Amino acid sequence: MPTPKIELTKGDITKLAVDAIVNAANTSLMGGGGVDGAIHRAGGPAILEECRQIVARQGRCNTGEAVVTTAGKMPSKQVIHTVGPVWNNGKYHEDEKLTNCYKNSLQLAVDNGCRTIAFPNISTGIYHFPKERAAKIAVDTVKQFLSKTDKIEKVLFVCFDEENYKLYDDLLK
Ligand code: AR6
Repeated sequence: MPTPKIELTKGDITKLAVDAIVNAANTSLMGGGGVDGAIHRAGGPAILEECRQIVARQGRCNTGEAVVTTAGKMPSKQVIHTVGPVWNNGKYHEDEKLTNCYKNSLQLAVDNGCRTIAFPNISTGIYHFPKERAAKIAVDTVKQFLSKTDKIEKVLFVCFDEENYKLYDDLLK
């Protein structure tokens, strides 16, 4: 069933003027490839510096957890860095960890006054989480969270590849 607060879009998450964009980071928070690389490139060095301070204060970011920084030079206001699970045949609670990424990112958005938030397809790139399985988890978790709060106005799913876009489009119909 379509949900008015959820939107689907294709393209580069770094260009979006929302309150928060979510980064698919790794536990070091020191940047990487994929969307993580794109966010650090577009946002500039301020984001990495803030990540360094977070790690110095509280250590690495565990899988499923999330931390927040500013968005540097990007049009969004904040970046919520979450760490998705590496897919390992479902033997290491990957579903639960991916669910936690969405839940914890949304909660951190609420805690920081963000009303609009954009998610990439966490774990479905370099971490090889099966795309359909990940899309179901993303949509279900976001819908469940939205049913319990009115603090979030809009959740954008930002798909970079056609396969993910098609999967989300079907799920959100
Ligand atoms: N905007 C939106 N989505 C994007 C963009 C972009 N600019 N660039 C890529 N994607 P990935 P992961 C999509 O690999 O699987 C990094 O090295 C991409 O097509 O970025 O969670 C981190 O440091 C895919 O659908 O993240 C970690 O080490 C989705 O973003 C590791 O990769 C996620 O792909 C995390 O792997």
